[in-house]
Amino acid sequence: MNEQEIIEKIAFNVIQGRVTEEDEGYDEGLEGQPAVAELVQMVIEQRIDAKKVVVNALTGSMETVGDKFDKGEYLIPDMLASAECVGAAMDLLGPHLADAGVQSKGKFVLATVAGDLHDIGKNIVGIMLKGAGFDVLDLGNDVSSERIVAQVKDTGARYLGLSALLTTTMREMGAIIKTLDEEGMRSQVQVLIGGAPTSQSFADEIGADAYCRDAFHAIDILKQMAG
Ligand code: B1M
Repeated sequence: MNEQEIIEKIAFNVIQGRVTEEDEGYDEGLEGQPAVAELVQMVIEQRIDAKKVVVNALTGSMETVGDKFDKGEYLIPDMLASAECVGAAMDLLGPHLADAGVQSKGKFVLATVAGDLHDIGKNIVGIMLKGAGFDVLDLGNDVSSERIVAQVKDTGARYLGLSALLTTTMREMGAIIKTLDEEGMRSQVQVLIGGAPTSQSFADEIGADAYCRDAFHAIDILKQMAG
């Protein structure tokens, strides 16, 4: 299989929710064919650029899953099966995205805000940041504003990354920035936000330092911030 075929097959299998070759898939009858774990292993063996897999296979396919959910074709368990595929792929790809031995570029606290369970994008961002040399403290998902602010305070982090995927939870980001301000910590930390419903105008509205379209954009912004 060549690079293009492997990438296309990973995307297909994420949409099918197939982690290993034993899984039958959403359309059923696919057992026995290589699935995400086996295909990502081929990526590693063939030294295919792991970033291409993240952008072209994982991120794009989750958008398709979202569209199918929107249309009522997929239910929550189907979304979860696809999410599990991305998690399995990132577990295998993580070490190949990270640049071992890079000197720390600063402490980075990362979290998905309160009420929000979506963590796939945040996890990708965390892996990319570690790869770029940041000392990442990933607090997980559904993290309270109080805990986020306390961790920024305790660690003296220079950067805070917030993720939200729901229009109902993105408002938490503004509340966190307001609390940082009230506690006199706002100038200590650069706040970067991301997640599908967020935008540059939303970042401006809540007083965030930057809006990140994706994980690679976050790295570019951090390079600019570092001067
Ligand atoms: Co949910 N969900 N979901 N979901 N889900 C969405 C977000 C939705 C758009 C689907 C849809 O209707 N089309 C919709 C939101 C609608 C809205 O708010 N307007 C939705 C809904 C409605 C829900 C529930 C309410 C469904 C229900 O229960 N009725 C429920 C809410 C649960 C909760 O959070 N309280 C729910 C649940 C779930 C699952 C648990 C089943 C699962 C999440 C599993 C998990 O994350 N572990 C899930 C999934 C998988 C999705 C979709 C399909 C995929 C999200 C994803 O992982 N994308 C999503 C549809 C979609 O987005 N198209 C959807 C791939 C990921 C790589 O992209 O997260 O955008 P993303 O991250 C990118 C960038 O945004 C950026 O970089 C990342 C990597 O490049 N980025 C950052 C993100 N965070 C950043 C932080 C940074 C920097 C960059 O800081 C520095």
